[in-house]
Amino acid sequence: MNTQKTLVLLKPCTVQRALIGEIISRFEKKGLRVAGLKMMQLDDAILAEHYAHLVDRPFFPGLKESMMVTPVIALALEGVDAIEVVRQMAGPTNGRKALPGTIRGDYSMSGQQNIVHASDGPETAAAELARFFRPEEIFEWKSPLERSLYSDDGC
Ligand code: IDP
Ligand code: MG
Repeated sequence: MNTQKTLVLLKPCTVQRALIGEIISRFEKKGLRVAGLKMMQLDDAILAEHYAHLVDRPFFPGLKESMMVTPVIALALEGVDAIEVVRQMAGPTNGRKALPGTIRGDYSMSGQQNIVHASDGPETAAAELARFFRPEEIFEWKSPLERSLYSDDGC
């Protein structure tokens, strides 16, 4: 059973548009377990690290700025194949290209103001969870509904 944890950030556009509850609710309804949740004000240093793959892009200063407009909500979500499941739920980067039914497809008209960040693979998920959460901020609580979410072998 490939149980994974992944990092999601609800971006400042989501906080400002009062969509925090709605977006968290979509992940909960899907069956992902909320293992960690907090509000954080991001700064230059953490964003330079988080978006290191984009530092040379012309839009990087604007991206960084947009991520500091308000605090963000950081979520640690867990489930079988959670990293890919959450990326699929988020949809492609540009909200105008994302299909209806995805989070970006349903809530975003932008390639930057696109509601959520979601880790894109096992290595980035591990690094990003460690970047945004201390170990004691990730909780291993069990749901009595687990047997309604998965078969015994995790299928
Ligand atoms: P992802 O969030 O879908 O993984 P990345 O390529 O990792 O996409 O880019 C990180 C974030 O940078 C995007 O979510 C978006 O907010 C922003 N971004 C990506 N491409 C552009 C662009 O061309 N203009 C402005 N912002 C961009
Ligand atoms: Mg990315």
